Amino acid sequence: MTSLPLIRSAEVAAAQASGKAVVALESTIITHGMPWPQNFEVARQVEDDIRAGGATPATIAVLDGTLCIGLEPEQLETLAQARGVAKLSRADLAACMATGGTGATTVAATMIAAHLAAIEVFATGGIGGVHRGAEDSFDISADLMELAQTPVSVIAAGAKAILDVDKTLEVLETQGVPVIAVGQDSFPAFWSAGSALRAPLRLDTAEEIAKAHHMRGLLGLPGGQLVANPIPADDEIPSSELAPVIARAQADARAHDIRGKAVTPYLLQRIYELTEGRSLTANIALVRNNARLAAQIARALCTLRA
Ligand code: PSU
Ligand code: MN
Repeated sequence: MTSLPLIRSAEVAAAQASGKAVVALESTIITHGMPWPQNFEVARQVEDDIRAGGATPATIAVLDGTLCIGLEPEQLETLAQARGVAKLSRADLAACMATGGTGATTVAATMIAAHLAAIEVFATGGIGGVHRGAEDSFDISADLMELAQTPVSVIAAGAKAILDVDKTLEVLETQGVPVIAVGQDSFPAFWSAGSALRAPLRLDTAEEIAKAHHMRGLLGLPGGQLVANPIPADDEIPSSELAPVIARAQADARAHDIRGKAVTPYLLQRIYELTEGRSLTANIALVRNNARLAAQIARALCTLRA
């Protein structure tokens, strides 16, 4: 093996050959973020939302050692049902590929793959961040450092309240990552549209967000942008309702000594159980909302680049 094992789906290859907008999607949200069968239904729905928005979806994963940029429907279904799939971040991508393994890509690994495949816009639900209690655990997601070094704009619904959102914003500021709230001043809090925290930046249109991304490139700045898109009002869960649920999930994680990579998937699953599925309904709505905005940004970027 002398070259990088990377393949594009036929749909992605055709889109890029004709200069069409492409939006990257991660796969950890499928394997570790949502239960079967909703994970598969949502993955397909989000791809369709991007197509309806005039762009081409590229769901990214490692299958048998190959970095796949865009998955065929059968591949997506197999991955969504598989058990024990690795969760790949910057640190484990190469070893997984070198050993012919299969793994789902987190925000960090998806950014790396998207950049290799010349994709500049990526939609997801929420990014990893600084966990509560990080002053003891040192648990800070590699997603934050990836945003500082890989030039991909990530469209997410802000940071979840399972994280220490203040500290997450501080690290992003230190790392020089633009954090842009879309159409509002406050930083979106994933399941809730707003929060008590003001976002560092605000832009109101896909065109402005695309221009800001382009301008960073012209300035020669490394890294991407975090585009924080609030969940639609009809789908939000008030933070007052979630606060006790999150506290309970966190106490359970401590009681079971959950650590490292397992923390985020554990908390998401526990919150899903404790809200009797409501957290998932909101999660689905916000991911789809992010996919629609990402398609607009990718198209605006294509127009700028033309
Ligand atoms: N946030 C979600 N759902 C997810 C994740 C985050 O709402 O599935 C996943 C993403 O793939 C993100 C990863 O990159 O969790 C962060 O994991 P960690 O905190 O271990 O870095
Ligand atoms: Mn972590």
